[in-house]
Amino acid sequence: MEKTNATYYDSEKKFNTNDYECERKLKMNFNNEKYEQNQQNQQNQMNGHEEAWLEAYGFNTFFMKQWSALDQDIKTNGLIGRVIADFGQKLRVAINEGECLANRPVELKQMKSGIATGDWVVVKPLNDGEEAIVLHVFQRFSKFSRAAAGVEVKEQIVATNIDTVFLAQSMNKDFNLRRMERYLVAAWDSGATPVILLTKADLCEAPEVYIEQMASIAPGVEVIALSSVSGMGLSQMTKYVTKGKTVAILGSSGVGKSTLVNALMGHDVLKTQSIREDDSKGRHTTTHRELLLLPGSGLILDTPGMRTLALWDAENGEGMERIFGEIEGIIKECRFSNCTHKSEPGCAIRAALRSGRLEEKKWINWQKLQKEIKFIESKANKKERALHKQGAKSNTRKNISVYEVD
Ligand SMILES: Nc1nc2c(ncn2[C@@H]2O[C@H](COP(=O)(O)OP(=O)(O)OP(=O)(O)O)[C@@H](O)[C@H]2O)c(=O)[nH]1
Ligand SMILES: [Mg+2]
Ligand SMILES: [Zn+2]
Repeated sequence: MEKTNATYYDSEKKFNTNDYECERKLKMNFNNEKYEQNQQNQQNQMNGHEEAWLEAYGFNTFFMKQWSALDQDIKTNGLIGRVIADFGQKLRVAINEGECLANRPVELKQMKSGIATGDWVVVKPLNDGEEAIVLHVFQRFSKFSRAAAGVEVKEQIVATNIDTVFLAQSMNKDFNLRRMERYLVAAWDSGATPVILLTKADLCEAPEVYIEQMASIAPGVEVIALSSVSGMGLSQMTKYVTKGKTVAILGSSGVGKSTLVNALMGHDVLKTQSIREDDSKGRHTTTHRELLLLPGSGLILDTPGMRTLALWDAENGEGMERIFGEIEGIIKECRFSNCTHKSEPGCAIRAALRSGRLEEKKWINWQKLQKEIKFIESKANKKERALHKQGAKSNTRKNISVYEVD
């Protein structure tokens, strides 16, 4: 094995990045000897000899096959790791027995769609110590994305390699069925299984009313009412967090995502903050995504509260069909195939709205999402042009803000 002079992190040392001062320390004190030991452990785990760190972090046969096919050079020089936090330019990567901080690579081919929290990577420690580089990014089995508006509309990956995605809303002013429909579409498109969490059950007199309403828009999706304060519903949720499984919690600010993670961790690992009394809105306390290994088993990803969730690539996913399949079915019943559902005779949509078969609010939401999907698709396709067009930045921002949900 090639020797490096890497000194790695001192476990007592805090570190700074340009973007963020990490509140917690890296777990490991590395040195060359340790690096070799790590490589040895990695080999042992691959051969099934060791109680597997890799397995605990979710490295399964899907990734193992990819590892087997990698260049020998990468295998001998690198350590397998999982991105557990994203600080912009820097990525915090869990490796066997510890953590290191890797620079976000700019050149790798696989980087086209970026690296996100949850990704499995191969890292190599740098000679001048303290940092590592990413040699390879494994293909993902799931990816939760949204459309981000800037100079251009592009994909922003929220999390990868997630088994179950918890969509959280609290049973107060945050409760919003239309927003949940949007989250559900994105969740089904991600490849992860969605589960709905209705939080703060201890403050709610009749959680069953909320559960019922939510269940009506989410066929086949489990709805769990829970409280991090009383512990109600927690065991229903933790059945998804078994060994090697990764779950993520998404939702607006203030719904109690970090509080829930702290409850599962058994102590306060993450910062939390009270919500505003007048409108129940949160204060955007969590600022980066972080994946934590739970003391029992499994991994949980806390995320910053989302202000918007603009759909990305929804025209190609299964989400719209899963959540709005009913509408797509009714449209097929319209007499004219190009029916605009406004005034044409024989319009099945208008008939369904009149009879109550189709709820008006759901119909309005579907139309809104369709418009958004088309807009985002056209913007994404015209990326090049948008970049050069004068004023593209402000126009794009203005247009996409139409679709903001809270
Ligand atoms: N009563 C009650 N309060 C809760 C519960 N869960 C969270 N809270 C409170 O809700 C507030 C917001 O909680 P956070 O965990 O910071 O919310 P968050 O979703 O992580 O918010 P962001 O990080 O801003 O996205 C805090 O004051 C929590 O104490 C719960 O189950 N019951
Ligand atoms: Mg938080
Ligand atoms: Zn029609």
